[in-house]
Parts: sequence; structure tokens; C-alpha cells
Amino acid sequence: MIHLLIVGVLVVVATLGLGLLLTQTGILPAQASQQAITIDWLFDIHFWFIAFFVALICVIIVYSLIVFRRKQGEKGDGVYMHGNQRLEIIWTIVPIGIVLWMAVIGGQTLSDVERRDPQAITVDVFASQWSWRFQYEVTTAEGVQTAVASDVLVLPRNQQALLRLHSQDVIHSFYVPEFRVKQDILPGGEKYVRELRITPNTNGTYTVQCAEICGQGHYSMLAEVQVVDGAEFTSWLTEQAADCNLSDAECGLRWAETFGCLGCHSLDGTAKIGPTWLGLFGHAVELTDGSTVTADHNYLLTSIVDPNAQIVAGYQPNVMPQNFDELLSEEQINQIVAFIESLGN
Ligand code: HEC
Ligand SMILES: [Cu+2]
Repeated sequence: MIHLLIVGVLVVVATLGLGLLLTQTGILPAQASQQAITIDWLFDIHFWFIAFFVALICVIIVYSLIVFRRKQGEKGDGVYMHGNQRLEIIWTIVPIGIVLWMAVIGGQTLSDVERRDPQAITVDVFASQWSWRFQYEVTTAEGVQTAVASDVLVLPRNQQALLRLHSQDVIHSFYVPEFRVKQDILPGGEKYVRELRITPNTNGTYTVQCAEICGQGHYSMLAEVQVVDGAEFTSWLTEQAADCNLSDAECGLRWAETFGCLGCHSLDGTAKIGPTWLGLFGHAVELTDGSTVTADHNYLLTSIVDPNAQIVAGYQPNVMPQNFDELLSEEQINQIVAFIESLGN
């Protein structure tokens, strides 16, 4: 009886220590969405169960090892016990009850996390090796429907965002640890578009990281996420929807940012996944077939709309996306070329 009491007390103490360590010491990232609160609630319940069972098992083992060890002069094995029906019924019923209850709260949490808000704003997310593009539908003051593309995901606080996830090549995965929720992104067109709902509740800057190995540049597939006040979001969107009224080269830089070119091309001479744009225009480029061409206006244009036509020596074909002639307008492509030309000498 005294053994039972000591083990009981030790289990309670160990459970408390381990449980508090797991739930109170901030081993999870900060919470920045409504969904994160719900998911962490479920997490904490699991942490407490884990703490209890680890404590139960470890305390009994360690206690037995020490207290019931074979003492000097003792002979033979311990007494075997079998066939305790009452115990067997208890250790069958109790775990079944726990598992069923966890299934119920798991289901409730899932439906809570996926709850649909009819007021949700929609953002189309385009993942490709190895960049992110976010597209918003906007109606301008003149009543014209237009799309805004951005390389930063800006979301208003306390409003549900419905992300529609598209992949242009392989399987990617959308994951912002502070939002907790995660969703794989499948190629294959509209039929395979997956949805993810997030209600950010804390202003700040976060990072979306691809959570599915997707090729040699997977590690670099990151994008910034900004959660801002509703009013700030609206003015940001309006500003983005306005036509680019800067110089051609400046607009070109803007498109190169929003369409993810700068994930692969540097502006400072360093090689990334693709060649740098610094000092490219007007200079000789060596190609994989051994020939040399001058990077003139036409060469740049072709490199963008038909990248496989000429492959730069030391690089692979099919790494640069092949669909920029569909994604970008002719004007946008010309502005990007103007921007690359401005980096020429
Ligand atoms: C996933 C990485 C990636 C992205 C994104 C990407 N490129 Fe490339 N790009 C490459 C690679 C790799 C090469 C070299 C192989 C080749 O010639 O196709 C290249 C080559 C080029 C070249 C020829 C460079 C030279 O030194 O001759 C130009 C111009 C270019 N890209 C423009 C763009 C533009 C504009 C965008 C965005 C609209 C873009 N790229 C997006 C990977 C990328
Ligand atoms: Cu990816």
C-alpha cells in the first residue's frame, strides 16, 4: 500500500513537471491566427496525456528497478501473476474511452479550423519552383475588375482569408508556422486547386515556407507574409491596383519582384539558381552548345518567353519557368527587358 502511495505521488509530480514543461515554456511558435488558438488547445490536451503516460511508465519502471531489486542473499525469480480479469477490463475500457474522446475533440477542432466565413477575402496563391505569387481580385474605383499580383502575401487582421492554392509544376505545400495550418499544393489545373482558410489575429511579419521537398531550390522557396489592419490592407490593395506609372525600367523591376524572377536571378553579380542580370545586356553569353551570342534586346526577350531556346553554359534547361509569355503581358515583358538593359554596363 505504501508503494502505491509513493508511486502515485511521484506520477502526479512527474506529470505536472513534464506537462508544464511541454505546455507553458513556449516550445511552439507564436500564435498568429484564430486557427492556431484552436489547434494549440488540442495540442495541449495531447501534451498532458503524453506527460501522464510517460510519467506513469517511467516512474513505475524506475521505482521497481530500485525498490524491488534483488537484495543480497535473495534467490530465484519474482512471483508471476496472470489472469486478472478486472485489470484487463479496466486497461481495455479506459484507453478505448480516451481514444474515442480524442476522436470527438479532433473532429470538432477540424470543423472549427475549416469553418467557412462568407465574408472571407479570396487570394489565389501560385506556387512554382521556387517562388510564390499572390493574386487578388480587385474592383477599382471606376468599377473595373483587375488582378493584383504580389510577391508578398498581405492579409487583413481578424478577417478570414480563403487561399486558393495552385501549382504550376510539382507538389508544394503552404505553411506559415505561426498560423499552424498547412496544405499541400497540387499541379493539374483548376480541378486540383486546394483551399486553406486562415484568420490572422496578430499584426506582424511572418514567412511562408514551402513544406514539401520540390527540387534543388526548395530551401529558397520562402515569401513574406504581412498581417495588417483592415484599413491599411485596403489602401495597399488600391495602390497595387493602380497602373504602374513609373518609368519602364522601374516597372520592370516591380514585375521582376512580383513574378518571382529575383528568386533565381540576382542584381548584384552573384549567381543564384540562374545567372545574374548585372552586366548582362550588351555582353557576350556563352551557351551550352559552345556558341557565343551577344545579349541584345532580342536575346533577352527570347530568354524570357522561350527559355529553352538558348541555354546559358553551366545551367540546365527547364529550370526557368516556361510560361512567362502567358503570365505576363507584352508590356510587362518589355518593361522587364528595359530593366535588365538598365543593368547592362
Ligand atoms: C526557377 C528559377 C528561375 C526563375 C523564377 C526565373 N529564371 Fe530566368 N533563368 C533561370 C535559369 C536557370 C537560367 C539559365 C538557363 C537558361 O538559359 O534558360 C535563366 C536564364 C534567364 C535569362 C538569360 C540570362 C543570361 O545570362 O543569358 C534571362 C534574361 C532570364 N532568365 C529572365 C528571367 C525573367 C525575366 C524571369 C521572371 C519573369 C525569370 N528569368 C525567372 C532560372 C529562373
Ligand atoms: Cu515548393
